[in-house]
Amino acid sequence: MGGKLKNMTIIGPTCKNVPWEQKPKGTHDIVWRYSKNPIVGRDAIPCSNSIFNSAVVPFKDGFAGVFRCDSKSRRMQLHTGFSPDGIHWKLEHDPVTFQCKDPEIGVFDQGYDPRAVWLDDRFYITWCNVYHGYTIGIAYTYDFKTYHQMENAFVPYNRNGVLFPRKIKDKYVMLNRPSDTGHTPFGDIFYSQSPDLIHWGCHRHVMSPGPGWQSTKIGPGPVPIETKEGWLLFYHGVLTSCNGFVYSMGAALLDLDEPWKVRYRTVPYLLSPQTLYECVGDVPNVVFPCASLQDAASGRIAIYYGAADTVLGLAFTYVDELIDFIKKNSKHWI
Ligand code: BMA
Repeated sequence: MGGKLKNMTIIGPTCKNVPWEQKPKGTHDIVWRYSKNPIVGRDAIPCSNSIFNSAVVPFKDGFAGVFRCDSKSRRMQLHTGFSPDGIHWKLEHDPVTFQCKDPEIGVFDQGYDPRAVWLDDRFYITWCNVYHGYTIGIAYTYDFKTYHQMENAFVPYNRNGVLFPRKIKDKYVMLNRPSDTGHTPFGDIFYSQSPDLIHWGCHRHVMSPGPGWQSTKIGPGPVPIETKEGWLLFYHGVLTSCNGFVYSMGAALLDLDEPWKVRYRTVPYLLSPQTLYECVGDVPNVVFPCASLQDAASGRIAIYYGAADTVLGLAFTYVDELIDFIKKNSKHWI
């Protein structure tokens, strides 16, 4: 299953150089880790305390990204990075600065957990933006050099703003997760629509927490992947243990035309903190996916995730095997 040269499940472009490593022999896992994780260490640039929940996209002959770097003064900043192969990254030492005509919006304080997507004719970046509280910032760039900041999507408090890669019924659409001022002990995923990426409304509920690993809160991860079977959404789910939050990753299939309708959703997690770099760090026991790269021709998917709020990891899956698993391991509590 998977790995066929003529896979037609993903609706989207090919990405021949998608990072890839074969599934280790003997594993039953649907998602497996890159053996040389972490791919970006906490000290990859001089100012960084930690580099983790980050966004990557195909760019020119290779890849570009916007990385969450918390500095040694513990400010949450975004840094641009470039890579020829999606694995070896060179990050800018200075944080991203945004251009904005409106000085009220253009004052960047702090930002984190970016997502990036090619939409229409440019790359859009969304992130958790600090503007009198946490909300969703949006900017666009053509070249990952100049970034133009737009209006924040919502009033605080909201996190995990994730744009879809195309309009649906003539509207731009974004998944998001309303939250609170702190570490938010609750959280459902919502779907919001906009005619212009500035005014957001027509909100729809997508899904609530579920049993076990996703019982406290959930939030959308990478940009949804369009497939013949629906929008494939990786998401994080949080369990509250006696030792604090534990962040794992699952996946759902959303209806293609009405994506707030969940068709299938994993009962077991796909990835949970189990390696040393996921269990030990500034915030132990966290896997937090924010980006994926996929190749429609082969069905290969590479998932980028923050590990223990400290380093960046990479994991892999095959779209057909994954969709089959989601369908067989879904339950009707959705
Ligand atoms: C969430 C966000 C993420 C972080 C996670 C675990 O609320 O702040 O950036 O990875 O908590 O600390």
